[in-house]
Amino acid sequence: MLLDKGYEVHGIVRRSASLNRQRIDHLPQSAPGAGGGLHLHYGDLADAVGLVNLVRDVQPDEIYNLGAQSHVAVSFDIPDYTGQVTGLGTVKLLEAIHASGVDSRFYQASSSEMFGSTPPPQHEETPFHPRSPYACAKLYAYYTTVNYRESYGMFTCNGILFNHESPRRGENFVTRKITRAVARIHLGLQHELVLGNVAARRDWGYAPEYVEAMWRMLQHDEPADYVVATGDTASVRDFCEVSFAAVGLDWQEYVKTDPRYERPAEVPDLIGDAAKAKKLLDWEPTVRWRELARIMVEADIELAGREARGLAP
Ligand code: F7E
Repeated sequence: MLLDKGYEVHGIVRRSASLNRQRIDHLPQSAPGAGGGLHLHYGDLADAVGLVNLVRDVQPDEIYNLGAQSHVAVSFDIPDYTGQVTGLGTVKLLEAIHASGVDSRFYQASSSEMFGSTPPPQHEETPFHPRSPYACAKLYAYYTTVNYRESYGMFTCNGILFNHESPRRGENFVTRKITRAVARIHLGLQHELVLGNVAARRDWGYAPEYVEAMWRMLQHDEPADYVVATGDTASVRDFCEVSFAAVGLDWQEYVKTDPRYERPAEVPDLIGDAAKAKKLLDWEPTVRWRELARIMVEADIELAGREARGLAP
């Protein structure tokens, strides 16, 4: 979206033995030192010095902190790392801006997970009750973002985004796990789908619409915190039903449950009230969860078709 808007975009990639950039491989990278386009730099939210150097060198007008250990279930297995990256990583980035004196506007990817067990609907004034190491780390980052705004007058915003999905969603988040399985079962590449708690309810929106809301926050005259959501909710079970029905299958014939995919503490029900974003940012989503499920199933059928033909994804 930023490239489409004509931005010069600098992204941070973590070093890993194998490359993991499939989701941005289609974007051409600009030569180092050239203006415009996309530039990738090695960096890590666990490495404060690297972040200070990058902010000082690049001098960005806007910084979007979308980096995190973002899987809620995994955060119970690696709570320390999740706190370091998802929580303290935000402090490192904010301090890199503050210490270098660069005048960057800052967006923090806060999360509806922070509301946790507080009953819906949830809005900016709803009390938080986090239910996972991930949500606790996000809450720390949320308040740090508010604190840097109040303490130093920095232009910092929290987008409290409810679940946002697209065909680029990672395969182990529930929507993508479902739509990928539907496509593979449809083409005979898979025979069943094993899930955890199918009663959980989420407010699922379409990621390309949500990034527009992030951008609008940083274009506004005043920094503030906003809920971004559709206001609609469905259970994991509902999402299964609609996704399987998209290829003419009955989900109950293919879905099994296993406690190994359940979490020690669950977030039962999320419905966001995005009235503030509508009023101040003129932002409104158009894609609801049923259409989202169809978009994702269609994209996964395309991918599974390539897999069936022995082609690279
Ligand atoms: O789970 C249930 C699971 O992992 C959704 C992240 O982007 O959105 C995401 O967090 C629900 C939960 O997303 C399976 O128990 C059942 O109730 O897709 P999810 P999430 O935990 O809501 C928020 C806004 C973020 O900030 C996060 O970074 O689905 N569920 N069975 C399952 N979930 C998974 N992953 N796998 C299952 O087999």
